[in-house]
Amino acid sequence: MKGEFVTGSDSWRTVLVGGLRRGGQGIYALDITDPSRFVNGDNSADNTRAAATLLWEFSDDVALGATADDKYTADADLGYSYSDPQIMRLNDGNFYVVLGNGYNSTEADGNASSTGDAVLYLLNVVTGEVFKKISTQTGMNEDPNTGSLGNGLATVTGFDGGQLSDGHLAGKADGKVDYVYAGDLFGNVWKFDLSSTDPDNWGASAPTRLFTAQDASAKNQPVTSKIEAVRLSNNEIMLYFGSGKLLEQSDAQTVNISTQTFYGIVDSGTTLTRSNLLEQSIYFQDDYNFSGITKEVRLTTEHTRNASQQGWFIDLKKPVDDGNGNISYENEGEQVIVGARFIDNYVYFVTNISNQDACLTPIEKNFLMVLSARSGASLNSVVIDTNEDGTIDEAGDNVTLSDGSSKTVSGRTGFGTQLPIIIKTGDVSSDGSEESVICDVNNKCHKVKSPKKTWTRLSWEEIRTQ
Ligand SMILES: [Ca+2]
Ligand SMILES: [Ca+2]
Ligand SMILES: [Ca+2]
Repeated sequence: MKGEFVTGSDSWRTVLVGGLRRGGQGIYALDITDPSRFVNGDNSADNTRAAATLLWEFSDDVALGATADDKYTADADLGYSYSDPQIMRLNDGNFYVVLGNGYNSTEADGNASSTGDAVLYLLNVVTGEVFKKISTQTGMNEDPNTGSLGNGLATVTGFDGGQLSDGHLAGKADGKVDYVYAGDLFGNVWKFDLSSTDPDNWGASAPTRLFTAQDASAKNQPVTSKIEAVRLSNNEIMLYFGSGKLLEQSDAQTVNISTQTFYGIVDSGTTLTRSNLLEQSIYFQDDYNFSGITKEVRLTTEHTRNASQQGWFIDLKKPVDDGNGNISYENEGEQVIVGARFIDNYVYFVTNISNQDACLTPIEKNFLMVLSARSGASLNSVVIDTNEDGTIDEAGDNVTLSDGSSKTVSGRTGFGTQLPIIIKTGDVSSDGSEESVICDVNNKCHKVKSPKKTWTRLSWEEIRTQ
């Protein structure tokens, strides 16, 4: 994460902050304002420049943090730094490095967390000092699997778009982050309220648990990828995230993975459960020959979200038709391990299936999914060039079922393991929709269509006179 900011006594600085993921329990900040520092020279000059470049290091090493060298700070609740640090301007006008504490903080490494709680850190961007540490108070003692395993907070998302009051947003984005969202290993989605201009109020009350991800059997689902937080046109804040984790060897074996789910939930300021949400489902999944290329595709339901439903979910499991129209579901070990993206009124996400079970044929595939953001419904017109012929049209890109009906594809394999890069080109296609270009990790690019800008009534209220 690179950020630029003004220090109190100096000019603008450009700072790079990075973590170590599985490589260690620490993050570092480098001052990269002056690129000439990176030019090779004689050794002594290089050493001087390197010392000036390292701003600080924050780790779990409490003894190092306690030394007189003020470049080092520490806290034992920091685990392996899987939570990508973010540089954010907060409502006191100052810049901070904001991160979750990552995983395995309770490992017996001499600097172990005593609680295993999922924790949020706000660090002073200049010194690395812990400005605030806000704990979810949810750790070993709260392990839903009663195995007393530690928890950990994933990569955080800052939301700047006004403040929520009685379920409605007031105000506008002003460059200062108001809320921070992040998931944890137990499936909780947390909201940290940093909307006050007085930092004393940040963390003064406990963070809000907005959701606990659980499958239909009430088994908790880890949330390890970054949450996408969006203000919709009706002033709802919606959060998009999937469940899953790919941290340990066993996470790549289907036998160990229960059904995972993708969610779009409303931040209503209260704790929601699966029963508060609209369920969408995958009703068709098979290889499909688009006159030339064959890819596995998915069709999904298009239920409408009603006023009482505070979001939606779709379970990631493969429907299998017995030939008589009876559908059963097969678990392929599908997970979401990278963050989703909202563009116009659609949400894009990538799922991962990586079965490495030694006794079975390895599966390695990814679905790129695109669904309606507000309801999770299948789209009513295609937006992805599913047959890769360079144009987007129903005739070429839809799937025709055995009954002759033409359906919009909600997901297709073969776009890679990461969320593709989506660029709006500014071009408009013949039907009035905006065109974009989507490039996958193999640098293959396809056209996509953004929705037509149509205005519809979002809700109404009937006022009775008697
Ligand atoms: Ca440690
Ligand atoms: Ca703000
Ligand atoms: Ca096409």
